[in-house]
Amino acid sequence: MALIQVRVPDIGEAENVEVIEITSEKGAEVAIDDALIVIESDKASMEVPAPVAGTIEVMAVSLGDVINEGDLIAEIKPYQQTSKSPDESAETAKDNENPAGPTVAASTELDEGQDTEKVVDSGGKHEIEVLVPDIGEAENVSVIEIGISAGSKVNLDDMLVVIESDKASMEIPSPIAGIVLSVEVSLDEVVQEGSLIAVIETAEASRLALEPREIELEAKESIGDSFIETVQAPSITEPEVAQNVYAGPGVRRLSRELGVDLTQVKSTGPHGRIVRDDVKAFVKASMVGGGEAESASVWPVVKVPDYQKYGDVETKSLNRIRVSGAENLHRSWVNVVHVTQHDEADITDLEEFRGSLRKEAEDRGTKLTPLAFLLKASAANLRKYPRFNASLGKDSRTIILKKYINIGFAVDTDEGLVVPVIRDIDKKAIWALAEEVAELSDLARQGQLKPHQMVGGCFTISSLGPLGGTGFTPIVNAPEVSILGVAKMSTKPVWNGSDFVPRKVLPLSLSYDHRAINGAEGGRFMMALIELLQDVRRFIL
Ligand code: CAO
Repeated sequence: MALIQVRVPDIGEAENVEVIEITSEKGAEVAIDDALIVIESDKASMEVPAPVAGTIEVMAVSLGDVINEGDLIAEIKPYQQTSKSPDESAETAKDNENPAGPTVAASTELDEGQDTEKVVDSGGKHEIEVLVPDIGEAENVSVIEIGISAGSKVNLDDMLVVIESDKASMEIPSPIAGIVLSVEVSLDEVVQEGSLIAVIETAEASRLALEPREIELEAKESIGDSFIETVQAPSITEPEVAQNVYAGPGVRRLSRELGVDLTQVKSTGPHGRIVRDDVKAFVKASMVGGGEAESASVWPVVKVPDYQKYGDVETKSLNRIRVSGAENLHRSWVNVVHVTQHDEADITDLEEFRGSLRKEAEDRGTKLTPLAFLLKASAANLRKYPRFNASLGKDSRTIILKKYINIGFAVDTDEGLVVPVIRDIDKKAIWALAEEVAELSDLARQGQLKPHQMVGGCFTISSLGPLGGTGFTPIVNAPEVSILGVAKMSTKPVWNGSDFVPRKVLPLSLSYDHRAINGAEGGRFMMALIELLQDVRRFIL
């Protein structure tokens, strides 16, 4: 049985990187994606994961070694291996000669528990069973679209089926070009990780073990937390540093499986890195009494009477976006200590300026609404008042100040409310923001926002705009700590010291989490925002 050689993959322009951690040793059994070693250049550290499940026969590097792209790291004896066609063997030999190429030096079948395809050799052609990949913690996942039928010809990445959870829809692309032999799912069928989707006949099976792939989800996220999963075949993975946690994907997966919050785990690895043993130690400590059972909250339940008694009714199902949106809003409502402040900005000058740009906007093929100015002014304010550009840490004992300024804006769609996020607003011009608002709103209304377009927000604007109202209490989009509600601009008589003059007045409602922000800070934030909106010249300061 051929050993799988794992080599240092493409590490960009980095040279002479140091092995700072050896996470698996000779004789150890590894699952796919388990970290083998961690390497560190002067710019970043990276985890090199096992591309297959198996036993480590050779560990070719030691702690402190300085290595380069193509150097041998380890040899793994895989648990299972498919027979290879002559073509594949030739390809394998070629790959072996090219250390800068794929990091896996032999074609293998991946660990059965974790792969998303199985390969069966049938005389030069191969039958690929395409399975539902890791879908994270998603529940109630069903097939909502089937793009193939038996006999269809598919190319690499052609859509096979679309599955949908209560938070997102995921397109499953073909991992390979070939002919569909059978489709094993039907519309509305509930599926789970590992469910067989289709069998594809191909002559290209060796690609499966050698090339990294990504499956991107097309999420239809509503306000609140997000559903993102990327399914990747083996490739180098930079350890994530989200939530100030330094841990690699293998450790993160283990923590997800065990339901462990990594922010609570004490790290013992180099540079504060959380290793597998840290997660296990945390679980052990919890089991022997260190962990606190989550106290079940007791909410009075609203009784549902038999409405039929009083007249005709019709019961309709809410779609998934509305259901998950309702859950997220409820979660925010019961967890955030809400305060809302209302005020008005005189935007007569801004409106005049905006009006003067109407022709230019048309020439640019975009629409310049007050929202672009509100985004820009909010970004300047978030920079000035960092507590608004923050989230509370666990148990509200820390505040996490974000150095980037990403703002989400609520979009009303037929399917429900979605919140695309515009990144680095402080670095973008008003025109660019107007274009991004238009583009993201269009995608939102077509249900085509991608997961990465709905995450990473620091603050949200909910602009009801022309839909009316003189003010409302927007619900903070937790774990953010503040949100700006914008109601309908109207012309009002305003006293200028000697006369009442007609001015265009925009009602603003700022809600914030009182645990993170106090009332005086809220007042200062609102006043500064109004100052900016009242004098557009300040935008350039
Ligand atoms: N008062 C009066 N008019 C306003 C306004 C305001 N506060 N804000 C925008 N307008 C005007 C715009 O200028 C535009 O008119 P012109 O074409 O003459 O300039 C018109 O109203 C329509 O604007 P729009 O809605 O197409 O564009 P927008 O950039 O203002 O807003 C978006 C984009 C996506 C935020 C909006 O379309 C939307 O979906 N809003 C609803 C958000 C929502 O539901 N919030 C509640 C969430 S809490 O349940």
